[in-house]
Amino acid sequence: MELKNKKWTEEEFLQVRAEVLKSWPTGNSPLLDLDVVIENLKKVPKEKNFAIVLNEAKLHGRTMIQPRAGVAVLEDHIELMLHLQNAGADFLPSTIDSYTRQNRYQEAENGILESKKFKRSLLNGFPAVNYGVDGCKQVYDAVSVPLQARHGTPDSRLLAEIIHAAGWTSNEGGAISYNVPYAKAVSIEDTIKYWQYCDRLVGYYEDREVKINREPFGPLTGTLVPPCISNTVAIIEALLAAEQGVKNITVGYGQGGNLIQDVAAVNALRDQTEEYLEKYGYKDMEVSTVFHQWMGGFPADEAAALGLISMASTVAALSKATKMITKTPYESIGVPTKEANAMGIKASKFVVTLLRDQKYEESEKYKEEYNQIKKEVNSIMDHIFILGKGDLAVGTVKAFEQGILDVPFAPSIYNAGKVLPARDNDGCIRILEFGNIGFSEEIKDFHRCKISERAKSENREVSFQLTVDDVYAVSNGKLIGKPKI
Ligand code: 8ZB
Repeated sequence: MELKNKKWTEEEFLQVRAEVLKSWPTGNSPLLDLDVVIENLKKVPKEKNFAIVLNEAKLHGRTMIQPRAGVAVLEDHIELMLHLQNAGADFLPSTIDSYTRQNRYQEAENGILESKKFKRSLLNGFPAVNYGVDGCKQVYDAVSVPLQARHGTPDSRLLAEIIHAAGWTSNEGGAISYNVPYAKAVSIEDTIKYWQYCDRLVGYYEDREVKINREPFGPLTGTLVPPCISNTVAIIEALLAAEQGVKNITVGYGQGGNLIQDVAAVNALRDQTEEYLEKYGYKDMEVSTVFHQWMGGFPADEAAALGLISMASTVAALSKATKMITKTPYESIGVPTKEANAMGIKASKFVVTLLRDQKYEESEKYKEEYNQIKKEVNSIMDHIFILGKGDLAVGTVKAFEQGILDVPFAPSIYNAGKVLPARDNDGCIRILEFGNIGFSEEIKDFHRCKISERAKSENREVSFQLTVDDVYAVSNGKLIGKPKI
């Protein structure tokens, strides 16, 4: 099929679907019959429907809490989910293991067997495809809050089929956000098609009055990502999803570290996503936001980590993000125990609850940041639509080819990798090397000015060393990587 940003016909969708379901034995489940899926999804009570609970939270200005978690053995995974639910998780994840993310289901199967033998998880997540609709439905039946698959899968088509059929009413990911930060050699053209499929599946349900939430992965590489880059990616993925029939979308942002820039970024993201959806004719869309606690290197000290978690919770609450993804005091060590995971949930929930009825007052500096981010996003989006001659899917592929859209620190060979970020004197994330990013000279001058101000105050040249120092700063207890004096 030729790549374009156009809703797939039902015939096109069903043709690809037959191939997708044939690719692994659990795809043969009678529970994957679309009439059966619709019937079962209609039975999901509203308190377990991701989209409905998000809409309620947005209406009341609440910030909901969601951890990451997943282990190899089904019974242990259910126990983990219940532990986190009891700790106060408003939404549950199921973090999918790395073999499944790469469609290597046979190796995931071995991982399950080995994990049972050694009585500990040897996979870094829950292999949902191997357990199939039946296993995933057991997880769904055991819990009482909405469930979502969280992963990092370039081709999530079979995974999406299985989880939704099991009553999991949200899927995370997108053509750019689950490719560029996660894969080395999958083309943007291919992932746009894979994710058009996942979105078209949701569109099929929405056309039959079943509400399903979709969430592009906001933080990308999680390291010094300038807000304009992550917000642009989120908006592109929201527009591509809407075209395939998705109605309920959560756009995300990863904590950058400067309070003003972070609140401005979340608000700009929410507003511009709505503006772009409206502009391109998508009606009745429900947009919510997710704030990710610090995605960069964490301090090793557990108390310090809880401090960072609490700061992130403050920013999420003040920006009125609909949901927040939590970290744990074990972040610097690896996949957390369920007890450490519960600690992250409880600390986070405590802070957002204290701030629930408080409002962030907009200052001049805030307005400047907010307008700056919007201007930068518009500049990149304009370039993309011109490159695609009006077609967003084609424009996105070309934008990556030419580095007009460029994600810092990404492993993908389809990403230019020329953009380098650094902080300014206030700790805001700016751009030091522009590569070919779609900016006007005026925008570039703004960034140059901010970064040279910082270099001057630290008595050093503007160079890559700023970037390096900033990457390691937070894990050492500072926001800006200033040289020691
Ligand atoms: C891109 C997301 C990275 C974050 C956490 C990492 C890190 C990954 C699991 C998990 C709990 C898992 N993460 N896999 N947390 N259980 N199976 O995702 O620690 O914070």
